[in-house]
Amino acid sequence: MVENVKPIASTWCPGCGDFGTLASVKKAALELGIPNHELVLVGGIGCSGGIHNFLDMNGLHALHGRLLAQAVGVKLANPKLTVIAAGGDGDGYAIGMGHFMHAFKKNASILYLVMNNETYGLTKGQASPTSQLGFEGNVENPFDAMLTALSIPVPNYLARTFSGDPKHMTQVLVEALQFNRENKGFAFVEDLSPCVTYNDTFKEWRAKVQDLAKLPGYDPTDRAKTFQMCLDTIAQGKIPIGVMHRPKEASAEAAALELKLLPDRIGPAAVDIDLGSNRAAYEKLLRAVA
Ligand SMILES: Cc1ncc(C[n+]2csc(CCOP(=O)(O)OP(=O)(O)O)c2C)c(N)n1
Ligand code: SF4
Ligand SMILES: [Mg+2]
Repeated sequence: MVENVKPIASTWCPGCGDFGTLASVKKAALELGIPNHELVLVGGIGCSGGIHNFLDMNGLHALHGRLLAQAVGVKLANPKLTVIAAGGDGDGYAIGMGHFMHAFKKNASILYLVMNNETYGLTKGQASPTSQLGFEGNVENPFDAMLTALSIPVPNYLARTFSGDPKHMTQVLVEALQFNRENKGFAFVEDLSPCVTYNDTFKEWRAKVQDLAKLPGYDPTDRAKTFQMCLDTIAQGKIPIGVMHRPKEASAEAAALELKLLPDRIGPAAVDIDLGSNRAAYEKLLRAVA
């Protein structure tokens, strides 16, 4: 059930990177002039997934790793809504991995915002799919969601940002939400958002982030080139951030799931179900099945 309740005071630890995300989501929504009642935030399970509790907008606390399925459902029920699915690296890239991959293929016009802190914050700092080798005894190589996203040839919007740079994050979120609101398809934004209690990477990440837009030859319409730039940046010990993909062609109509399934752009939430005005259609239906 989607509900609109008054936001509560944040329960995050002081200094958590997710505060930057919260502020940027608010700023982006204000900048785009999206009314609160037209915004829905579907939260995952984890510290990050509680973000909708701290915002004055419609919120839904999804099942662990299932937020994308629920967010697509909200969008299809009422395509006029601006829908954000938001959660952590554990939620999205571990238990939610199947849904994550299929979200690119589905290409519904929703924003998936992952607050990546390279740990399971809520459950007290275990290794997650993005954890570095050696973190809490981790023996697996970290998963890079941006490289994976870049390898899926769908005209969607991709960006990585950093909680330590709220201006950059707000710019990225404004662009991503605008992309959704023009029904151009799926937007995936990964926010590097340190967990100051179990994996405080603020200092390290501040020194390592490299905005690809500042490098010569940057062209976010060229997937192969951006993929290579990411690999080169990683090889230099840096972390690539910035807009990773911005489709050249605004293939809006063809790309968006809601337009394929709902050609008239009216979801079930807005369908006229008044018995009086629909009586003739109802009686026709009854005769057909009699
Ligand atoms: C089905 C299920 N399995 C496991 C858990 C325990 N659990 C709660 S939050 C979480 C991971 C949170 O990590 P992440 O998504 O990275 O969010 P963060 O707290 O770091 O923001 C896990 C495994 C759960 N709630 N439900
Ligand atoms: S445990 Fe980590 S991720 Fe969770 S609120 Fe505290 S600092 Fe943030
Ligand atoms: Mg996490």
